[in-house]
Amino acid sequence: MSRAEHHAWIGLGSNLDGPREHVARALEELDRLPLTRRVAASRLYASRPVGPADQPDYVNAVAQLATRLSPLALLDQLQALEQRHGRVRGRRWGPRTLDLDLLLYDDRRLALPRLTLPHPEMTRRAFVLVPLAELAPSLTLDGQPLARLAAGLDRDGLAPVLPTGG
Ligand code: A4P
Ligand code: MG
Repeated sequence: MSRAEHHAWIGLGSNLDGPREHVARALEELDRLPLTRRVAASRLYASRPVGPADQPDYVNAVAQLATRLSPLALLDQLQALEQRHGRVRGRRWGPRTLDLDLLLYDDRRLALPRLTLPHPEMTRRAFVLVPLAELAPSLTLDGQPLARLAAGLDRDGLAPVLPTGG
């Protein structure tokens, strides 16, 4: 069997129980998913919560994968990985140990009950577009380069996480 490799972009987010460690570990684990390898990872960003404000700040990042999984099979793997990080589904946009969003899968468009592609909120969110544009500035969405879309967003409350040095 030879299935073609596809490009997928994943948004990672955490704001509970050591967010940096959850995101850093998940970046490693994405590289070990079946039929999948991680091609690139953005820096980690600290970001103020979008949605309910009475929750801790987030750590966000974006990863680029090459995968032979279908979009739904990849979503299954991402949700299983969230579960292994102790994710408890609470209120919408509420705090979480690990959130993995499938942002883009090639240039696929899907509107299934379980999966919308591209991720419907991504173009409004600096915590997604800024790290994504860091990895793929010339990639286009609806004919617009990501770098230009990212430049148009309010980056208030978004900053790279500085290395602690130990
Ligand atoms: N689903 C549909 N399309 C997708 C997709 N492209 N990728 C479905 C992933 N999942 C997709 O998601 C709800 C359902 O969406 C899933 O069952 C899946 O089948 P969820 O992760 O269970 O619930 P959620 O995350 O609470 O809802 P939602 O709408 O996905 O929230 P978001 O968009 O993930 O937002 N602020 C900052 N600064 N940083 C953040 O990372 N994250 C959120 C959560 C809010 N505020 C934030 C951040
Ligand atoms: Mg989500």
